Amino acid sequence: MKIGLIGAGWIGEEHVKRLAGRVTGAEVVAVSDIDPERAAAAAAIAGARVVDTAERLIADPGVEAVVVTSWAPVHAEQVLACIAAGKPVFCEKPLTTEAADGLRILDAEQARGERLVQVGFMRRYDAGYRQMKAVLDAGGVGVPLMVHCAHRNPTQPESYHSDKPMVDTAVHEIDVLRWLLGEEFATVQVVVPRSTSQRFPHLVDPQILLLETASGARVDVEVFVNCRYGYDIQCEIVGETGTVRLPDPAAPLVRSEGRASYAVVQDFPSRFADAFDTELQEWVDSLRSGVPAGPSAWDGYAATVVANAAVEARRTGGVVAVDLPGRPAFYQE
Ligand code: ISE
Repeated sequence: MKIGLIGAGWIGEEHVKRLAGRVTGAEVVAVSDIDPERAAAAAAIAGARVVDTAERLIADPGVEAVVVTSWAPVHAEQVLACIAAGKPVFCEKPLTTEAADGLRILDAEQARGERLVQVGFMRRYDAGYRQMKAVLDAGGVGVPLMVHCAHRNPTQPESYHSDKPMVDTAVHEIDVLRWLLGEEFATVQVVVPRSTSQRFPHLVDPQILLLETASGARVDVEVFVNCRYGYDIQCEIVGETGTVRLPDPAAPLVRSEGRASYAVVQDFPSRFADAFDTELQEWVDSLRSGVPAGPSAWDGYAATVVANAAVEARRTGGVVAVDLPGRPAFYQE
């Protein structure tokens, strides 16, 4: 599979390394970025060509499939161009920042009549989440009643603003819980505790997202992006007959200087490295059969609708209904 990649920032460069070094059956042949030097650096990793614009890369006859790792506000136009060109496209999360743009993608894909879009929600490929799903699907804890999650980052840059905890960070829980629980969310609310002093002053951090599913299960997600001590992802599902918890990444127990301790992972590229590899490998494999098997444009759209509702909920302080239309038959699994 000859791949063109748009957006050679750090996640783009990581994906070039992955596709060039670890994923089989794929080759990065072209890279584009608004910064030509960045494009050249990423292209050099894979021995790929630099193409000067995203439009030209998408139209390039040598490119069979596209990876979009550009800035989120331009995802929609690039994904729409891939659909118009009939090329499979893997787009990093979030698919769009605005739900209206997600609807344009759904309309275009359905009008084209073939599934071309996959969204980079990599947690569905994490071994621990997959183990949790197997337990849930086998009825191992009974019907899920409550979910408790924490999504902690050590810190975030100054450009990270108060909507981002929902649209950029909790969007992962929104997607992975839709997948684990197998249903949509009906309402959202955001509760704001005292903010940490360890942050840029413009940022509201932490924030607690409270969700209710269509069938009445309740979810709380602590989003704390300046926790300082590490990159820590927690998830526990409480069912009618038991609980299932996301395993922490395996780490050796060190006994030294009067203490017994485990190291905490420090960043998400390390925490989800295997998940990212599996995600791209399964995407490439699924393209052979013609249909991308991972999170669809519908999943990307649904997650953005919930995240946008959460932003509104924080701003208004109220409970906001999730205004999600029915899932089109085209996207039924
Ligand atoms: C980042 O974009 C991610 O996707 C990470 O998984 C998340 O933890 C972080 O908060 C985001 O900024």
